[in-house]
Amino acid sequence: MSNHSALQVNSINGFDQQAEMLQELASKQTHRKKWLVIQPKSLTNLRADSGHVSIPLNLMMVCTLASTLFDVEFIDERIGDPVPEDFSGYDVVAFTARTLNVKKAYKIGNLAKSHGAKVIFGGVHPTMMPDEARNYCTTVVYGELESVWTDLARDVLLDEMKPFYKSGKLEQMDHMHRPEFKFAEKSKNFKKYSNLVPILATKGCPVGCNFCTTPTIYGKSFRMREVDLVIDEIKYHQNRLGKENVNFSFMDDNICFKPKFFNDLMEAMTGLGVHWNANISMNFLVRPGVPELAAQSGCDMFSIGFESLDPDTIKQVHKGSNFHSQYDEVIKNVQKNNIAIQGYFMFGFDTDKETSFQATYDFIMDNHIEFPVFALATPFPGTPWYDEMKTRIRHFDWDRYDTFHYMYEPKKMSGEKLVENFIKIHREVYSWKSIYHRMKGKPLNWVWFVNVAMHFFSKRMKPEMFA
Ligand code: B12
Ligand code: SF4
Repeated sequence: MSNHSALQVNSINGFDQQAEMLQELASKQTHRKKWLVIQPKSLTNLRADSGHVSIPLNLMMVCTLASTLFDVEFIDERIGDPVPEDFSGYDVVAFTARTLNVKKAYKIGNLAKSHGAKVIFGGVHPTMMPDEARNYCTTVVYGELESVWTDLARDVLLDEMKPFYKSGKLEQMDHMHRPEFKFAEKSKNFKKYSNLVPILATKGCPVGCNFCTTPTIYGKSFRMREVDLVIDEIKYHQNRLGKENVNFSFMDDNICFKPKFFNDLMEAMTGLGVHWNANISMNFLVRPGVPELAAQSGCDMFSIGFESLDPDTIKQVHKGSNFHSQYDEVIKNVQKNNIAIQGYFMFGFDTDKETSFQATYDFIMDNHIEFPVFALATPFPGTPWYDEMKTRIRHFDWDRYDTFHYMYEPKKMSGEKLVENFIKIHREVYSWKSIYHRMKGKPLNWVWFVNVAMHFFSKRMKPEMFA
């Protein structure tokens, strides 16, 4: 008990002191506790969890932090790592979960609990639905691990875990440890991962779209790491992989939210010989110099949420960063710098009509969008839009919350027509002829291969897969 209160006092006094206290507490343990950290595979029959999935950066961060006090093993069910049948050798079994894989996490979590392990759930879905998640575990972590780590780690060490951990404050990103990838590298299936290396420079996005979980979890906050720390991490991966030309995928919600930081980062990355892609909202891409700086530092793709060509829809989803009058200019600015566009488009809003599909197809083809991604509008639990739509949602089967199952009957089109047109636009945009039209003259890199994969995926689509 005395240790416990001392830590609480010290938790006010700074990050390093908290870490020291935890080390002291851990050194008094007779047995070093053992964690198993699991990335579950969803049960969806669609693409979301198959193919070359990325190394889960969030779990590399969890493993790295946990390993400062505990022995940690990691498995990723998506790449074929076997899930143990017996969990009795582990003190703690920890999962990350989005909505689409949470049912699987619950199933394994229940089993681990029945074998006597303490089970922790973190990630977007348990954060949004903590009371539901609590039924399948010992502890739910709301939001990011780093912000509750001192309390959680102390309670794990003292066997006093609480049902929920939620911090009133967000940890500075500079305090986050550099994620070690050795936890994933140990798997014999490691080669099945995509060769895009996940990295994080900023967190948060204050734009406030009503379908997105980020504003609900992190509010209007936007945090940045010190540029030097990002560069150190890039170099760590270059060393780890033994080459300069590493392909990075920034996991940031919206990388350019503070243009001064973005400029500094771009300048520091220039000359490192890397390639990278990131999410960015279009209001930054109309600024002169932004795509130029990005290109100079190795950017080969920006992911942009166009969402809809209908201004009423944009208004309805509160996407204040999108202005239709700027769409063409943004695309030109990006493409003239040889940066490809991953363009996100959603269908199924009440404002959508059957003609919305043709308009989107024409827009994509006219603008030679390199990597169009289509989703069926999905109200994710915990978002303001979910509350608005709840009475109209057709089912609450989380396995089908993969943005490929239609969730409610839109007002201006039947569900059947929605699915029919959704399949049609995939097939048309990813026909060989259209791929050639959109990609002709573009650099021969992984974006071409994604188009080929999407071609074959579109061929496999059948209406019953989307019901
Ligand atoms: C980058 C990104 C992607 C990338 C890469 C994903 C990847 N490699 O994991 C790509 C483009 C591939 C992608 C795809 C998809 N995505 Co996405 N994506 C994101 C984004 C912007 C960032 C995720 C990220 O890595 N952040 C950085 C990490 C470090 O932060 P973190 O995950 O929050 O982890 C911290 C905490 O959550 C916590 N934590 C997490 N897990 C655990 C576990 C334990 C035990 C503990 C204690 C703590 C803890 O601690 C971590 C460290 O600080 C999020 C938005 C967001 N901010 O979450 C959407 C988001 C996760 N994506 C979303 C969706 C819908 C999808 C797709 C279905 C879209 C589609 N139609 O293709 C697919 C599904 C892919 C899949 N199989 O899961 C939704 C999920 C909503 C939901 N409720 O499930 C989100 C939340 C966006 C939104 N609409 O709100 N995505
Ligand atoms: S711009 Fe993107 S990350 Fe930001 S709130 Fe909207 S959907 Fe979420």
